[in-house]
Amino acid sequence: MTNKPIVSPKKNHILLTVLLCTAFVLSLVSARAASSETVAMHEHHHDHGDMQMKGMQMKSSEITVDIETVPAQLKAGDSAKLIFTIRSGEGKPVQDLQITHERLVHVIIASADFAVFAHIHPDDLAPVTDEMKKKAEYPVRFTFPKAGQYIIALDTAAADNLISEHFTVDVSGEPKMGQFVKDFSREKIFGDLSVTLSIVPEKITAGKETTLKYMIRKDGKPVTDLEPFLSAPMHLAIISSDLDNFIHEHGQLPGSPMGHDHMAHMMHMNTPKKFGPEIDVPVVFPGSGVYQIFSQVGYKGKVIVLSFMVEVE
Ligand SMILES: [Cu+2]
Repeated sequence: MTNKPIVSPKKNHILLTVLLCTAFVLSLVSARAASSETVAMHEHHHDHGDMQMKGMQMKSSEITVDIETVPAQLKAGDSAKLIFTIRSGEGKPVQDLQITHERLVHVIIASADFAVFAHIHPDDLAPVTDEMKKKAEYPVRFTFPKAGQYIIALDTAAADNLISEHFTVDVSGEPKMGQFVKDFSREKIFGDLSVTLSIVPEKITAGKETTLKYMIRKDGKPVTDLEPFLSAPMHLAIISSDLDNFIHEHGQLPGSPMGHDHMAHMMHMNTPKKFGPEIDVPVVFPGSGVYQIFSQVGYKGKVIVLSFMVEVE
């Protein structure tokens, strides 16, 4: 348990860089994730890529995302820096990242017990600098509240390629997180909202399109004044319980013709200012197993996080 790598990606190359400074030794473990290799070695991992970005796989497979954590050994309760570097096949920084959903880089963090969820951005606290763009180095800060395993996923876009990579990290210290609890309930309360998730078809099959249908009510009445969150009716992080699979999806309003033209969907900004009570999410689950679904909706100027669990056959 103790000698696991800090960043234990489903990836192959682990770059170990040791920086010697006068007063201290800072070791940076960098996990290199070349999508092309990842596709070859872990096919399930990028299956969703095929359906989300038809015809884009080739180009995006040349792009690699590295993560480096400071400190290298993450500790529960301590603020950590996570630095993502996006490089081309030639190893050059990808300087022309494109804004999708109002941000250059989206970072999702979730704990293996699914008690922790965060969706953060390098520019949440201060604007992205020219230096960051030049080096294609994007830092975020995060305090991991409990020890255990976490998934860290990055989504961005460059030259019309959607880039999605994920890593797992082990956080040491106390307190330790527990096991995730299986809970397949379909009606839950989140703050003021009561949310029903229905699934069509009811049995989810890996590799087949499934629609997650959210119905949102308050005091028994349908909510019709939901608000966009980062230009979409809903942002979702769908994570397999072994943390091997990650999908960043977006909700759409029922009857919307967008389907899976993901890039167009990512770029377009025509979500109405108010909508509800229903949000649909077409998803293709890449493999069987238990998945946690975190979804974020805007309501009364706040972002509400909904969480559900499903089983895929
Ligand atoms: Cu985001």
